[in-house]
Amino acid sequence: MRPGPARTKRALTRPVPDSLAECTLTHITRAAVDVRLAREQHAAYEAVLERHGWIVERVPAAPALPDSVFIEDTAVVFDEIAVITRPGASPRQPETDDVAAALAAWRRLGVITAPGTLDGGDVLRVGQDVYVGMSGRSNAEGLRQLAAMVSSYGYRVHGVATRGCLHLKSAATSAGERLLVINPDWLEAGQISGCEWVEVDPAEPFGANVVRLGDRVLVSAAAPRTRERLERRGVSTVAVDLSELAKAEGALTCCSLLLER
Ligand code: CIR
Repeated sequence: MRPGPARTKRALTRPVPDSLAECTLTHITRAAVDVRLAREQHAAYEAVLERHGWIVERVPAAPALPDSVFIEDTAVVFDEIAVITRPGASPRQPETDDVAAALAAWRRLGVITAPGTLDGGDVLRVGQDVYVGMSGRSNAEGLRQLAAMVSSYGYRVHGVATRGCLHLKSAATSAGERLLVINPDWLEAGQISGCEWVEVDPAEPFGANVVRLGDRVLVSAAAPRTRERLERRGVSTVAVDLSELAKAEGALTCCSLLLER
């Protein structure tokens, strides 16, 4: 059998705005943010994506939108459609316009509308199953609208309960085909079916947010023990330091939207 055409791997990112220190915070206390260092770390994150074969495309900066670097929350990208979200934190809702304009070049678009809310950070896809964290940010109407847009492509959308964290993907992300990294304090893992999982080291609650880039997995430099657990499980990892964005309650997945094809 001849191999199919190679899939183009494109990562949309968005610059760190000067206003980052005015970001929305929910579960952590505000600390001074070094925007210059945040930019250096963000550039290093983009460089890692490029080293692993992703074409990085920057959506225009939004200087007045403090959380705009966290582009993941503004859209959920499938092969067949990109769903533009309606972020649950109202100051973040204007972030979606420029992202929709960028995604329109690559996907047909669906749009979540009021009273639905959905943050991309709440959406975890495992094969054809799409799990939506019923966090403070995403609501049942957002889930219903998402399901209406993607079920005809064969996706099954399920709501899952989280506790004590910002998004579902603060508590669990994919490190392999059917392998999750989870923080058991924030998510009852049994809600995600058909997967095995590695638990974060208890001292590294934020370590469950990893980015799977083909055969490599980006892990936070702040979670070395969780990284070791993954390596012991046969996962090849790369550590990325986003300590300044972590002060804005951001993690690794939230700084990109990954499109294949
Ligand atoms: C917020 O509260 O919305 C931002 N300060 C952080 C968003 C992080 N997003 C993500 O993890 N997907």
